Amino acid sequence: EAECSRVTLESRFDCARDRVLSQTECQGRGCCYAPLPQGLSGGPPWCFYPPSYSGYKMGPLTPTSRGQAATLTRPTPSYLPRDISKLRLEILDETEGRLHLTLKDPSSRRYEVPLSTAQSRGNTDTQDHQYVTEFQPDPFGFIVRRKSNGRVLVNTTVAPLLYADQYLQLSTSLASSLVSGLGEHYTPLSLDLNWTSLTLWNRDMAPHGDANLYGSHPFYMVQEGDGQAHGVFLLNSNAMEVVLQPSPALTWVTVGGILDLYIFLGPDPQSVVRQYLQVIGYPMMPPYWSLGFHLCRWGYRSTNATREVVRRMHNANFPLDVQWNDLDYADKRRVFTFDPQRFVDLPDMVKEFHQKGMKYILILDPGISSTSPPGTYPPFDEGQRRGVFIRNSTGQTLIGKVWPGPTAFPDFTNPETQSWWEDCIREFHSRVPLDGLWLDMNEPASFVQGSVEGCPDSDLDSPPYSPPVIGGQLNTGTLCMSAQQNLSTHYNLHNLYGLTEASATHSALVKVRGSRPFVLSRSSFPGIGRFSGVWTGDVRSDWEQLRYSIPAVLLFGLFGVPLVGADVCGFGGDTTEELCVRWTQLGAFYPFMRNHNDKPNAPQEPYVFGQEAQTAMRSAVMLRYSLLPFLYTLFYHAHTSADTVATPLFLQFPSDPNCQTIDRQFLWGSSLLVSPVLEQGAVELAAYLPPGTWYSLHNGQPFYSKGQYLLLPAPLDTINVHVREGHIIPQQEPGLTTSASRSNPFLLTVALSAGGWAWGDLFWDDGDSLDTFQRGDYSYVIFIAGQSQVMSDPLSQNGALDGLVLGGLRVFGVPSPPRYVWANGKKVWDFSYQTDTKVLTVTSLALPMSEVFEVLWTL
Ligand code: MIG
Repeated sequence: EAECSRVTLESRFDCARDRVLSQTECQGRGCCYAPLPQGLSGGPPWCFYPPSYSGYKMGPLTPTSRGQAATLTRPTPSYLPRDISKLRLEILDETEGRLHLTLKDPSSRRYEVPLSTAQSRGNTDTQDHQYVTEFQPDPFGFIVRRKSNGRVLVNTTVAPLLYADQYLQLSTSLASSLVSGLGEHYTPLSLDLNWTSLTLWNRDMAPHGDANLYGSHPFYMVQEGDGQAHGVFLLNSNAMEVVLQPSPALTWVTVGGILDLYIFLGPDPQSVVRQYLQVIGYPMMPPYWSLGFHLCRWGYRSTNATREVVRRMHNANFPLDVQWNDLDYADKRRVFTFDPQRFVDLPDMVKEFHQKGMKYILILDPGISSTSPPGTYPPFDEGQRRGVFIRNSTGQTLIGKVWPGPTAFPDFTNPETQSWWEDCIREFHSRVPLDGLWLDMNEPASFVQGSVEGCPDSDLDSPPYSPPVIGGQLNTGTLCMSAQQNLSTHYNLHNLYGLTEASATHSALVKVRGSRPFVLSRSSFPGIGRFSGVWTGDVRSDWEQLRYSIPAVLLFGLFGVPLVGADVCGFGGDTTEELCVRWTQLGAFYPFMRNHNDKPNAPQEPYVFGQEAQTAMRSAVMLRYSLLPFLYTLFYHAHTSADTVATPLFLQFPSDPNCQTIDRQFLWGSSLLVSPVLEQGAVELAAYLPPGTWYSLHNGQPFYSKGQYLLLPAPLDTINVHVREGHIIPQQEPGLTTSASRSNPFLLTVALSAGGWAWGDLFWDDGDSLDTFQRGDYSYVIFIAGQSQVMSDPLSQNGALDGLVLGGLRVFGVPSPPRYVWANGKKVWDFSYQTDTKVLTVTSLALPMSEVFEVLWTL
């Protein structure tokens, strides 16, 4: 009793998470019972652990080849069915900044996520770790501190460890209340710790409320408040609930697998991301064309309707790289077919697009129709013959229901499925030379619960505890948990479905097309960035969803999926002209930009709007195209160094407290600040500018910020973008496709620092070949400005820049008007100086990009 009253409200840890308990039942567990007024339901638990609650006892730590190990034993049973009373704890000191702890059952091998840790990077032979660990032997708990300042980053002694067959629970204190991650949910960048429960369970669900959405990312980053940060990754693919409470603390609850915990010490947030990606894999290098503008909708009913869209885009002078088709193309909605009437000339249409320098993508759902007459639909017949489908608990092909009606689901954890999938793609591609694949419904989604025959009553389909998933049961809207896959049960593998499909599709496209693949997936799990981009699903066409698309995109960046975007102008419901303009402006700065629309809605292609709106959209898309050399270079850094593309402000300015929670603005890399309008009717906005000089990308007007909010004009035709002092942005004159723009003259925007310096770089290759970086088949140029000159230094050359020229440059922050400008030693006449903004503009240059150049100005 006295012990119970010592527990403050906010540090109560729930002793009845598995089910609701009466006072007697609660106290029967040895827990404290203290009800709260009704109004606080969803707040602190009524039944909670006393400060010391019996649990596991830790034996002596013994050294191992990679760290230390100990045995944990539980002398008395917990309140859960099927306790695992003996555990093996392993502590792996993997790198200077990465600690890895696992808790496993030593007597029988439990399911573990098949993460190919062969990918794991990082220097292992160091003694100089950034962390120290401490252990509390009884009840067992551990503490991880930052060595440099003693700060406690993880402390699991705050509540007991539970480890039963279908219920594993670990709580920890948090070093601050600034927590980001734990996707995929409809949240701000910085999570609300006021008794928030987040369920991680991949589900076909339009973003809203606290629903579990399409992907699962059991990773969070904590900003420690002084510019330092750390990250925690629980490598576990089972259904999971994560509870956040204001003490601040966090509780992981998962219904299977093992506890496999990685702790990343940073010490800066950018390093935390890199350390995380060293475990889950660095992102793929996207093809250059995939950074262009994509146009899609559900409801382009025929090839002619699709052609008409492309024609109108061209007539309206809009850039368009990639035209898409949704389900409409398929014959009876079956994948790997196309409609013999409406899409009879699909192959011709795709070839026409290719002749225009465009690309073509179509949707590919995983469900394979199972009811076509035998012999008429090879994907199913062959799939059955080769045994590629997920089976129900009695070993029959499990049948669910998706768009084509009854469907079987490929088991991508089976190597035979991967080769069957490749065969299907190869055969289809030989008829329809598509350029990329769009993987939808891969949570996987099904319109019936479990299967057309329901699910058996088992511990998997009716587990003793299930996290609060949308729909109530784990098998709602998906397959039976008892379904069998090659690696394990669907119960264990569900969250990996999209990842395994993306991986198989990526490999198939590499083999079939022989060039860089483009895959876009809805469902996701750590590591998917190696194979695929992600879009944020069925966002509604409204202002709130526009605004929350920014944290969604930024979070995927932290999860190692830089190629991400929301459906521009919104998917669900009719958009409005103003919303669509603002969304196109923001979308121009999504790393992946696709306008996509649901079937019943009013059209939202840019050309359907009035002239003023069209002009605003066109200039936003043109601005994006002009920046593609820069964006592509950011992807190169993401691919090779795990840098982020769309970047939260706190990653670049970790010591600026004003940046900690900003998610209405973001950066591209470290140097472009994007401040979109997110409110209806607004024609100005308050934008935060971190300390330093920021120049309007539009006209070079400088703002000298002390770290303050500025009121910026933002009429409908304007998106505010600022260049950070000290940076050089490589640009190119925009064309209507990337294949056109890629041969246009380059332009440099040079944003001088107070001392007159700036730096930038450019990665350039053919944009489409495989592994150009790994094979050294690329060019890399750095640009340096200082002492009234801008110079290039081509550090590596493969011929990709041959024939391309620098056409001009803009230098922001030139203090006084130059009298002369010289380029490669010759006098230049085409230049101007703007006295009010201090911008020097040089035009009509033609300096070969593959050679060193030098532009200087003198008084
Ligand atoms: O149940 O293929 O998120 O982008 O247009 C809807 C039709 C199925 C959901 C996707 C959406 C796509 C739609 N799909």
